[in-house]
Amino acid sequence: LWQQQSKPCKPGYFVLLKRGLALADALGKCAPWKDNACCTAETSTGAHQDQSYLYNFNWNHCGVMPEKCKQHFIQDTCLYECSPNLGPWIDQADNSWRRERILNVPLCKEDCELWWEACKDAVTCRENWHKGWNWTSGTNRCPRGSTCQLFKYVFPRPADLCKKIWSNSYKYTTEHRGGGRCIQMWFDPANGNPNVAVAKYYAQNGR
Ligand code: FOL
Repeated sequence: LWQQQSKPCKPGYFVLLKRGLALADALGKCAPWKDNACCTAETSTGAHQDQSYLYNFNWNHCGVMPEKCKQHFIQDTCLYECSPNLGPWIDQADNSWRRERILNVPLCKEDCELWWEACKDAVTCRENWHKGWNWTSGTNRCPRGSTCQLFKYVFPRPADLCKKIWSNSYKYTTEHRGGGRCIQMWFDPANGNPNVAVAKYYAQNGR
């Protein structure tokens, strides 16, 4: 069954609120979704900022995150906030900060592996980035007693990263990009959005 999101997802929504923003700011990594998105240009801009107002989340909680790794987190934020093709994986959430979440989105093998590869030498103190931070300063800091370790030790395999970091937002799959059976975090919009067909497939055949 197709589940409906509470956020509006429609052509033109992305640029609806871009007044006052330079076009370059408004696009960035979320540009692939610009023609049909569940996010505004403000959200896109926020997705690109360290410690953005989106969740006050600090990627640099164990020292500065390497740029190549950060690019994948920005892309993840774009998909999470902007994709109109995650309907089959929307679930109720019982958090204070959201009523809906995504669960078990089948991320393409390559997208998961490239993310892990880019981040394996980055450092973190948490396996699940949704929970257990110290927020007393207004942003997430490592809780007392935790230690900063390389991603490759916290997440030994790509599947560990993709599944665990956002509490099963993603499921690890062996499906390949372009096969129509997995969601791509990265795509070239010149060839259309490959996730449209993937959502349709899982909406019809069960997730
Ligand atoms: N990307 C993807 N793919 N899935 C997501 O669910 C996702 N979520 C975020 C960003 N990118 C995502 C949002 N991130 C807290 C921590 C992280 C976060 C949002 C909120 C937070 O406030 N954590 C508290 C617990 C709050 C609660 O559960 O009530 C903490 O204890 O650290």
